[in-house]
Amino acid sequence: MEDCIFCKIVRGELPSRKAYEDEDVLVFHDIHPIAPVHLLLIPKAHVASLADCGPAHQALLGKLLLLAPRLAREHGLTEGFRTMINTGRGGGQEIFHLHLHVFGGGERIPKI
Ligand code: DGP
Repeated sequence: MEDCIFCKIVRGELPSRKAYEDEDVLVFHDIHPIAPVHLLLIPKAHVASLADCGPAHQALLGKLLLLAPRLAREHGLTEGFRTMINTGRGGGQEIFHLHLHVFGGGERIPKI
């Protein structure tokens, strides 16, 4: 996707603080963190949102979810962390390239 910010990050056209990369997935620090550690886990291939995923994305979604505890651990979130996927405008999604937020650390995150 030409104009997608996260696709530009994947292509190296925009800078990011990378935390992990493999052939399918890129992980980088959120530019507006809401906790001391705030990572974004994204597929390298563009898919707009969770609502745009289908059976073909099953392995990718599993990979993203299983990476979350590993990266949280590697970033010192030994007490736990929160995961979040905003989906669609009604779900608060601002960047329409699927991403899994993983954040935590510092003060206890308020219960939702
Ligand atoms: P969401 O509301 O779920 O679509 O969250 C999008 C997140 O992406 C938001 O927390 C801020 C982050 N973000 C937006 N633009 C950039 C960027 O250019 N670089 C990085 N690292 N994060 C970004």
